Formats: sequence, C-alpha cells, structure tokens
Amino acid sequence: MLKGRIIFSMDEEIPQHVLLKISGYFHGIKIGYPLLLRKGIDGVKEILRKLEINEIIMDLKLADIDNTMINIVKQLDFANSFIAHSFIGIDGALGELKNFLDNNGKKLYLLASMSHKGWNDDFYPYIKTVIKSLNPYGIVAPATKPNVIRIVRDDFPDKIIISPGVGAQGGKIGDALCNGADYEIIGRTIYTSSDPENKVKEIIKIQEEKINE
Ligand code: 3DU
Repeated sequence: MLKGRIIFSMDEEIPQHVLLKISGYFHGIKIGYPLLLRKGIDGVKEILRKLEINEIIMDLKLADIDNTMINIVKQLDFANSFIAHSFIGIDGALGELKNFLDNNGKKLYLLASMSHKGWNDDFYPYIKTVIKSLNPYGIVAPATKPNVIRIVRDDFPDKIIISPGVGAQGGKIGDALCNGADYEIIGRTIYTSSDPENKVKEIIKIQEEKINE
C-alpha cells in the first residue's frame, strides 16, 4: 500500500475496522492526552495491536523534571517516540530523558515552535541552542507557519521534521512538505471526515502533487 507522508493524530477514537483500513496509508500514529485519558494505557494498546505502523509517537509535550518524565515514558513502552518541550532545558530534564530514551531504543522529538497564534517565536534562538546541544531524533515545527519550518530546516538539515497544523488549523495539505517537513501530522481532517479512507487517499494525492510541483 502506498504510504503518505502522514502521521495520523488520533485524538478521537475511530471505529477499529476504519482504522485498520486506513492505517496502512500512514507513516505513523500520534497519540496524546485525549485518547490516553479516554481509553487508558491498555485501551490504547488494544487499539494499536493489529495495526502495521512504522512509528507510534506519544505526544504528551513532556515538560517536567527528569525523574517525572522518565517515570511517565516507562509506562508507555508501546510507543517508539516521545515529544517534549525544548524550553525546559537540558540538565535535570531533557538530558536525562534523552539518555533514558537512547538506552531503551526510543526516539525523542523536540518542539521548535507551536502552530497557534499565541506562540512566541522570539524564544526560538534559545530553543535552537537546546535542540543543537541535545541532538534529538526529530523536531516538531508548525504547518501554520511555513517560514518557521524553512528556518528550522535550514538550522537542522539532517533532522526529521514533523509538522502539525494541517487542515483544521489552516495549514494547506502538502505545504509543510514543500517547506522542509518530512511528515504532516493530521488529525481532525481525517477523523471527522464522513469517508476517512477517501480523505486519506485525497491527502496523499495532494501531497504528491505538491512535492512534484
Ligand atoms: O489539528 P489536528 O486535528 O490536525 O491535530 C493536530 C495535532 O497536533 C493535535 O494532537 C495537537 O495537539 C498537535 N499539535 C498541534 O496541533 C500544534 C502543535 O504546535 C503541536 C502539536
């Protein structure tokens, strides 16, 4: 099956037979507080059990001291990757988290910027120094701000960039990819669609057209 450059943000439960049908089109699935709180850890594991997916990303936007974050990720061993905020800094927080994840074969994504209006990109120079010295697997950068994705891509040519804000938040499908992102994180556009499978196919087509433009 043709994989799109899509990470499905599963913030709502969708019928298992629909998920089984569409999951083959995704690179990954991103799970955050909404589904985790609704279904619990065992419920989420059950949802994911039959899916053939390359990457399961836990998006808890970790932002705490080392011990607390490590305690959290230890309980989520079904995930391959974790997203954390960069602004919490390295010593006593991200440094220890990164070591723990490295030692357990898990990946870390750091947020470079967020998609909403109120996020202040004046902090980016600091965030950039944190990302540079921590050297995470990947970076989250917003599809609502293609100029920011371009800056992040220039600063981090070798990192995987994943990009939320497509569709419901106003980012156009494929634009993040054209500006340097590797994958688009897409939630509501898919799970609120009356025909998720066709919607996913449509997204993949648009992504390909944009990439090949
Ligand atoms: O707007 P959507 O329904 O396509 O979902 C986007 C997901 O990405 C959602 O889980 C949200 O919490 C997450 N996210 C952002 O939307 C924006 C960010 O800057 C970071 C994460």
